[in-house]
Amino acid sequence: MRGLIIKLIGGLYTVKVENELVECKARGKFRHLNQSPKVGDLVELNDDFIMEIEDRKNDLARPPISNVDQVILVFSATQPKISYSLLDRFIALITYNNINTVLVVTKIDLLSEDELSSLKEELRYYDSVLDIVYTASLNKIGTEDVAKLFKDKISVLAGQSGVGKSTLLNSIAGLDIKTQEISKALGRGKHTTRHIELIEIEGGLVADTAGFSSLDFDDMDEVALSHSFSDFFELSHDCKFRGCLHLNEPKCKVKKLVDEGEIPASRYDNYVYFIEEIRSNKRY
Ligand SMILES: Nc1nc2c(ncn2[C@@H]2O[C@H](COP(=O)(O)OP(=O)(O)OP(=O)(O)O)[C@@H](O)[C@H]2O)c(=O)[nH]1
Ligand SMILES: [Mg+2]
Ligand SMILES: [Zn+2]
Repeated sequence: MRGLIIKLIGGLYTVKVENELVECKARGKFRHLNQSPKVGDLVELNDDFIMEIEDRKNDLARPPISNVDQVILVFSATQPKISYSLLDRFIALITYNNINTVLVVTKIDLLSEDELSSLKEELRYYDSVLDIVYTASLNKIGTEDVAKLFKDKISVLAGQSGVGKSTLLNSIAGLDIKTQEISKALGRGKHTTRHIELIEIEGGLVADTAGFSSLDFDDMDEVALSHSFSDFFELSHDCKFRGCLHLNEPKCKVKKLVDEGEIPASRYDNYVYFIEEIRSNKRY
């Protein structure tokens, strides 16, 4: 029997086989192979044991989930405000993993009309990098557009605690996932949602994760980072030097557009900061 792992709690897997759910354990051999089945894996079952794991299309470590089709980045318009450094970091990491990404901006009901237009203006540059959906979950604004993204895909929701990931899913699917007042979420510094589970919503499978707990550039080198800023990478054809990293090289198209205000300075500064982070990690 072939199935898809949708949940893992305390060594017990829930596998979806056609339309049935089977509870099972992993065979001991995986431990010896230093490999373990994870949520998102397609597996071969024998009775209630997982025998084989099919090759993974991709494989995230934190959150531990495989075969992800898209990451839905959830950032709130306010409470908390958008962190561009976190946004740029997420986009680079996800691009590096060859996964599609969409940005969902939540809580627009908390902004005045003017505030909302200036936020859209601020994010305008990002339209060239990814799709953006503006939502207010409690008023069901934009939530249908998010729902449409789920069909036939494995999606992972990622974003800081308190941005409204669970509230968004509750609103779309009429679920009752536990949510938490923002003040409490920030005070504890912990996510309300912890274990990983794929939930069937709108013909797709969605993981409401606690976000990416580790956001370092682990195995990425600076060239990989420069490719993971896909907007900069495209422009690099117009840089004078092949393989331009847009740092101190002369006649760099990226730096020119930053100077001209076409590329937000914050995005470029974050890029330089990430390069430095990668370089300093390498020293150890
Ligand atoms: N005004 C308004 N409040 C919202 C909206 N979405 C979420 N909230 C509030 O934001 C708070 C946090 O929402 P959660 O859904 O628990 O946030 P989360 O992203 O799931 O947080 P973690 O599970 O901790 O990662 C709750 O008090 C929600 O009611 C929205 O669109 N508008
Ligand atoms: Mg949550
Ligand atoms: Zn350049």
